Amino acid sequence: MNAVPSTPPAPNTRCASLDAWVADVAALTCPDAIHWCDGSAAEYDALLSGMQADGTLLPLNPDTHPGCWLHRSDPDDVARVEHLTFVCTRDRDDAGPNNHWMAPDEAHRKMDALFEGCMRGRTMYVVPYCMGPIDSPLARCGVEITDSPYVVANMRLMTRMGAAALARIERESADRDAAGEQGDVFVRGLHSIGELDPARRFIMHFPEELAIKSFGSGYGGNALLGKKCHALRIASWQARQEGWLAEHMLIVGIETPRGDTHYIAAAFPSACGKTNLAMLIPPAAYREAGWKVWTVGDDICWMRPGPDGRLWAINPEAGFFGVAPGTSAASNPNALATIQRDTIFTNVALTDDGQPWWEGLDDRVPATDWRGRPFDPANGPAAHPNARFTVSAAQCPSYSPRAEDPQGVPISAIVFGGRRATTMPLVFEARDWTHGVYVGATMASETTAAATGQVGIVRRDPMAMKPFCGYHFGDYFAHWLSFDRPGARLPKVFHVNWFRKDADGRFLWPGFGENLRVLEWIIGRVRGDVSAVDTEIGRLPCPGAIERPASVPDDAALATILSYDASTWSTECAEARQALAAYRTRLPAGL
Ligand code: SAT
Ligand code: MN
Repeated sequence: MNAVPSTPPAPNTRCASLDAWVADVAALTCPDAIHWCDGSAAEYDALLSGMQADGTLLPLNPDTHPGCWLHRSDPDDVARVEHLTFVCTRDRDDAGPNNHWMAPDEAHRKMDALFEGCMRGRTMYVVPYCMGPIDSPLARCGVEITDSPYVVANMRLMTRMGAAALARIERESADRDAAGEQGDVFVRGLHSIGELDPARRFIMHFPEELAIKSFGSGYGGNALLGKKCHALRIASWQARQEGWLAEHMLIVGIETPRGDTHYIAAAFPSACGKTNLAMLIPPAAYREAGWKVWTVGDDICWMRPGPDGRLWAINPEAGFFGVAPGTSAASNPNALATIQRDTIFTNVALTDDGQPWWEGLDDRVPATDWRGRPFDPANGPAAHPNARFTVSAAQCPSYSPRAEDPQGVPISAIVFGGRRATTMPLVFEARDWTHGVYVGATMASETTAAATGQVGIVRRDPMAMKPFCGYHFGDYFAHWLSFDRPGARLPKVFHVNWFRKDADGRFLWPGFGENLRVLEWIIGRVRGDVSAVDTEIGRLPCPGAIERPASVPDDAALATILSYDASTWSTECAEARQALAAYRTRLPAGL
């Protein structure tokens, strides 16, 4: 006997492939309920109240921090897990030696087994989002399905999430259908916190299918799929196919006393000060002279050549997921002002009157540590070293109005840098684009608490993309080189190091606001109105070109910071050459 055909479910959207995927995921994961997120304030408030009721979020002191919340992660789930992060391409070589790889079929099987029935007793949230200004041709959409209301709330702060994003997905899919084209107009991200068991945790990327599957972690970079998974790993793959760049870079606008604004994109590894540089406050003398700093983005930059040959960039994100420890009135007053209200804090400590606390906030003392225990220094730092704040970028006092410009901003300079106690001078300029790509490809930095594993080890981290490039680094370097073509007006490329130390382990350079002195030199080079000294490593500032900050004792000390040592440098080159050799089979001849 034939079964009675069941009535197909009523469509939820005008995008049939999205409806079908959501139905398939629901059939696999068996949630109690499905909630399509509209991104409204009412929806956000309801999510927060629900999380307050079940203890996922604790309200912070409403007088000092209105609208702020604390989330405490599982102690085994506090950072990205690079060893559990995979790029699953049909051809293993396409993922490259820079990624962990698994065959797509095997990865889907493994992940689907984990997802089977995992949302029983939970609500499944469908989260449409747009990376980039909603009406920007450079922006791209995705849909994250998750069973974590904490993830939904964070996605609302970090992306343009909800009805407007869904409308763009519907419009683009209708356009694609009308043009008879194949493929999806959105990235499919499936996420479950599972049981937060590190033994059942994987972050899988399928760039050929524009898909992500993440299981077993609720932590930012593992779970907010719009961020590293989509906007870097999948987007870098798409960018290569489509002729643009998806980079791990802040974007900052520097307005000079003449009234011109130069946009600089800078790649530093996680927890190396991108947020601080993006929100820099000029030293007093610069402020008085008329210098201003405009924040466009603090972590990710998508850029493509415009009709004028320049690279035009957007920040695909709408919020900041910043490192809390070290954020202070001295290091980053703009960030501190930004997170005074309507912020979700993760794994910070608390004062006895319910204010968030972390190392670097010296005016208060912690009462409770990040795990909720009475603070005892014997247990380690009060805040987790990778404790975070999530906040809408619109709350930042230095947020640039141009950050919402659909066309993006033109990039004048690209800056690479890392944490290097030795070897690397404060700043140097690459001789040309190819040399700049070499400088980015060979950069290195000391590891930080943003990923699990040992902290403080120097590792090569090309373009700060080692954990985030969704394909073979050899192909990636070749893609970078390909931008140097007739008609291109490419940015100048620089390398900086704020973290050089003396023999006693003290930082030689004050950093933070004083870094504007270096950016001023960079802008002078871009404009062509300051000269430089040609050396074997690149172009260095002429003596006197960078003014000495008060904390640098004398001109000799400044000269040390600005200099390099030829024998240390030749070791550096040998190590860099060895690191590049790992990509030998696809390394472009230009490098
Ligand atoms: O990956 S996260 O966004 O969680 C933090 C980082 O490493 O930049
Ligand atoms: Mn980052």
